[in-house]
Amino acid sequence: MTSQFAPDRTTQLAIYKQVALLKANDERSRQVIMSGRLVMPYYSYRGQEIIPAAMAATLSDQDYWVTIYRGIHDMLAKGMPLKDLWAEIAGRVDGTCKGKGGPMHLTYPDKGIMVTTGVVGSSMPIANGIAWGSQLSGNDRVTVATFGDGATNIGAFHESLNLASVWKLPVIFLCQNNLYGEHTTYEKATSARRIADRAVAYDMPGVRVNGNDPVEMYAAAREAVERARSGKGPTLIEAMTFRFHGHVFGDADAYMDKAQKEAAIAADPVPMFRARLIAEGVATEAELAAMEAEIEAQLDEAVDFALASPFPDLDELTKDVYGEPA
Ligand SMILES: Cc1ncc(C[n+]2csc(CCOP(=O)(O)OP(=O)(O)O)c2C)c(N)n1
Ligand SMILES: [Mg+2]
Repeated sequence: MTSQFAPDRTTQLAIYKQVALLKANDERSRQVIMSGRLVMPYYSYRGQEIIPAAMAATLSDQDYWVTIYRGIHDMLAKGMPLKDLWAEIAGRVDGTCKGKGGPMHLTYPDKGIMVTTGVVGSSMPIANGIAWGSQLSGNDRVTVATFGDGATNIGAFHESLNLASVWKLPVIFLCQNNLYGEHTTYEKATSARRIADRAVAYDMPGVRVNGNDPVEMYAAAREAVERARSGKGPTLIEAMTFRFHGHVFGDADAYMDKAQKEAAIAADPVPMFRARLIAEGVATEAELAAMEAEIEAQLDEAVDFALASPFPDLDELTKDVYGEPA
């Protein structure tokens, strides 16, 4: 880890603000589903918040991101507006895709959120295509592809890393290793002890970081972004984390190791980050509490807005299927 890229106090506070939003948004999502106000497939990212918040703090609105079904934390961190997001997951016309994407297929190109995919392993080849576009047009935009540990056993992961390395594409492969792929543990399904080591086969840097540590995660992200932006090519980041809930909402998670889960929740990275900011004098308890109350108010507004928005008309069904020829 290179400390030359450590986040300053202002950046740490900005990262915490995102982290607090992501945590509160996950909690609110589960409450709204449990209340019966909204029915949707929901893949909780609770426990993984630090990764996208730190990654996004190193990017601009012009940079691109391709995420997956467990990716609402990525989208919020990259700047998707809360109201538009909630209207989309509720399938309403005010959503980012006019309600036609739903919770697993959101896009928001204004902030570089290009695709959300439910096909395991497919974020990487799509990210390569976007990054190749940036390379051909000569801009310095960087593309991030996020995916899980399970996705690194899919052929597309290996094909994508190879091509990105050969063509020196400005892409960052960001693996969120939460130790489970659906109901299977990482050890049972993955031959490599460290996913980062797989980068060696593709002649690119591979770094394993504690994805629950904002300073470490930010430093790794900065280094990868600088490398991609300056034409040196891709990086594989393996960010270690843990998924606090089952694979999808309603999953009884009996297959998860109880002691491992309890230990991970006891080391919840969000309150730990919060306590550190206070201890180091970056913010006061009152300042953070005010920030969190503001987030709750924004969530109240976003949920009410989404649930009051109408469903799309039937004639929307055949619209937006093909783009206009250039
Ligand atoms: C090509 C493909 N195979 C299988 C599935 C079913 N599936 C959905 S999520 C998932 C687990 C993926 O685990 P991981 O990549 O670790 O991501 P996580 O859900 O842990 O974030 C599987 C097997 C799928 N969606 N796509
Ligand atoms: Mg996983």
